[in-house]
Amino acid sequence: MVETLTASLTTFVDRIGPPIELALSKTTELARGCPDRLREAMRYSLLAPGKRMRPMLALMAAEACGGAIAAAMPAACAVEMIHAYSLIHDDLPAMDDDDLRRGRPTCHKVYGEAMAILAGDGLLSLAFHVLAENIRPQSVAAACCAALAEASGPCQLVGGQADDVLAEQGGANAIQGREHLEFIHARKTGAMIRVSLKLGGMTAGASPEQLKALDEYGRRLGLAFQVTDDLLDVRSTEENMGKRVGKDAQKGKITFPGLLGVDQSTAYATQLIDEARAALEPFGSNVAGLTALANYVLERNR
Ligand code: GRG
Repeated sequence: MVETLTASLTTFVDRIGPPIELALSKTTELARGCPDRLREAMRYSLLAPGKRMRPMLALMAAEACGGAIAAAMPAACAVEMIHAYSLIHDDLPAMDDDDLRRGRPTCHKVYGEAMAILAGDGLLSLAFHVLAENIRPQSVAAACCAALAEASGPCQLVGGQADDVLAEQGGANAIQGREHLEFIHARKTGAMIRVSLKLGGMTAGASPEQLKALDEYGRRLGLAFQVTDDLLDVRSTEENMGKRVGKDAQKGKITFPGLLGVDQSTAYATQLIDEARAALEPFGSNVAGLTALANYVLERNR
């Protein structure tokens, strides 16, 4: 079963993976003015072998809405840049203090803390530059910038991360229960997944109904992704994940398996993925990629 699911995603990865890598590399060549060391640190983290789930979501959403991969590629690059910046900053000693990411030493371990902070800052700004310069028409570029700013901003990604940091300090900010846990993850993990789909749809001229269906799918997929991330932290290996595992338990973090148990968490992820697939029904066709990705999130081992 796992092989079949993975095989159906492989078809997409083989087709859209190389163009994503090429576009990410080209958009970070960067003109004179960017110090070599900074460019190197940005590219070290951005081009490291991640799963590229967010760019794939953007491109698959565009295809589901009848759009072209090329028109959606700047959106795919922008969401991966924000994601890479958030990983660099999350790994810093002041946050999660990690030394391994995507199978390599973390950015600050290689380039030092100051350069890692700046590499994250550089990727954050570059994401909006890439959208503004390359998405056409300009009204769509502006709408994409606004949507990405919201999703990566203080009420979504950054807010979710801040609440996560505060929760770890315990006291009044400690996680109160399932609703609180889901609220943190909806912002920290979910918002970037949803906006990846939204941007892809917008570059394809999606209708409000199509954008709504993508968002219903993304909401479930994002939560399922977090549940499986928590499960993998319990049962996967560092070699598979390319990052440290078992950290949640070590830090006494509240997680889905911690709160619901492994079996119930697995059942919850299955239910969410069923709902995500059902949300794609209004599209009829062109959703093979999004369906394969939903299946992968459930079955993934990294
Ligand atoms: C620093 C503003 C700021 C935010 C950090 C990304 C993040 C928010 C935290 C990382 C910690 C974490 C494990 C989050 C849960 C889910 C998640 C975002 C996992 C990493 O994404 P993957 O698995 O990574 O798609 P790759 O490397 O494959 O791209």
